[in-house]
Amino acid sequence: SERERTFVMVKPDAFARGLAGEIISRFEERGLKLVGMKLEVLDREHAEEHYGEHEDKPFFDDLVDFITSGPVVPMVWEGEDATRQVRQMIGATDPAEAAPGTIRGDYALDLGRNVVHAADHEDEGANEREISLFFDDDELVEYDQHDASWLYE
Ligand code: YYY
Ligand code: MG
Repeated sequence: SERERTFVMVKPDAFARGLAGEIISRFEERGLKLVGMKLEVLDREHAEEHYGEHEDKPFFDDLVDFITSGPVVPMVWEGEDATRQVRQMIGATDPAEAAPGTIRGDYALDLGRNVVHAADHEDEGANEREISLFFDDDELVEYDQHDASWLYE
């Protein structure tokens, strides 16, 4: 594994419930480096492209309705094995199956209101595709992570 960038997004349910800060804190406290963040309401076209892989699924329209229903916080986090580690931290897609201690397992109950998105670590191109759908290159911030020498041997 290597230092890599992964796309994560606080969903409208979490934002409305005042959980954005809690969710961001999980990744900060883990030691991941925040390199991009926005607050925005997605338009339908953007949401449909983001969830394009699900366009033929029965839940697609409800998913697009939901993800466009209020502010989201798209983010890019960087670190060793970040994609897989973030997926572990968010937990199973269905919060009812998500382990306690995971974000979905701690903050959600319903599959259609599962508080956070993260790129799929089993989908090779997911991060590149999702990061570029939400961020221009010059919106990803370059800086030294000053605690890196305490996070990595
Ligand atoms: O990547 P992840 O969010 O964990 O799950 P996906 O299988 O990519 O589905 C995206 C999104 O769609 C999921 O977070 C909730 C919703 N969804 C749904 O409402 N009903 C399903 N049966 C499956 C997924
Ligand atoms: Mg997915």
